[in-house]
Amino acid sequence: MPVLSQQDLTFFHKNGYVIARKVIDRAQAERTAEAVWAFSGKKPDDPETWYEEGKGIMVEVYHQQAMWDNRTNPRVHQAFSQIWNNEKLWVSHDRASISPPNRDPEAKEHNLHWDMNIDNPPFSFGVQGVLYLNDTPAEQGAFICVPGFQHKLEDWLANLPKGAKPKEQDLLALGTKRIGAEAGDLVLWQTALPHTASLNRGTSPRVAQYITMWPAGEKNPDARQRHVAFWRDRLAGFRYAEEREHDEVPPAKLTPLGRKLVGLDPWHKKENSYVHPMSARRRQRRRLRG
Ligand SMILES: O=C(O)CCC(=O)C(=O)O
Repeated sequence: MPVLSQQDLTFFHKNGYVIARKVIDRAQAERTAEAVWAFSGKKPDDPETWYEEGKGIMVEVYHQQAMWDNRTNPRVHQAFSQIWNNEKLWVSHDRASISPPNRDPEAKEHNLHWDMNIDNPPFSFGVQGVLYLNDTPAEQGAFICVPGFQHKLEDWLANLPKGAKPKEQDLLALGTKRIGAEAGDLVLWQTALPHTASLNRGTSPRVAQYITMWPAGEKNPDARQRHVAFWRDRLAGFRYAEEREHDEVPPAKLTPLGRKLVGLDPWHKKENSYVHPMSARRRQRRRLRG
């Protein structure tokens, strides 16, 4: 059975998001959450450690083995392959998050955002994903978005009053939905959907890992080098000052699928861009000489 049914795919194209259920099992979700907690220095059973002044929910952790096991999990790959209708994908190097229950009575829902440039329509297709590492009911800081807005974005932008800044509009008023799901479920959404992590109005922290995939850029050797280096050198995606893992952990062990998703091995056999052009030519001459 494929991870996403035909109904799921139809739902995704209509609403711009879908839940890929149980892409990893509960034990693996728990292992990953433990690694994220350990890296953060916070303790799941000690609320006093959960809050850090001026810090959001993101944890600059990327290279724990459990996180790589999730990124390269065949079911995660299958969900993205179904969405792209292409199995030859690369995986992102995203971080994780811990969202503790809100304790500020004045706190408001965060405004929504896009992680793509919305200055130059028309927009091309893109997809993002958040993997829940613990059970996440809607009120426990679940992913929140405006379903179906990917179909309206370009018109909405064109009809904004002159000079109005799209990101400063009340995007919450566009009609949001909080997407609750279970540990091991992956919420996938189109990049054109305004979204965010909702305020956690529950009693437990939400723990999550971000994962996306896109068609492999194997024909671009520089892109491939950069992609592989991230895994090999254990780099951090956003906050370089917090880059710790290259000193703390070895490069994650990868499966054959993982090697392709990282860019170490080619998806395209015929277009093996990893053979130096000179040696390919030399081999051809040798073949011709017999
Ligand atoms: O954590 C979430 O539910 C959403 C995260 C988010 O807003 C993002 O990845 O851009």
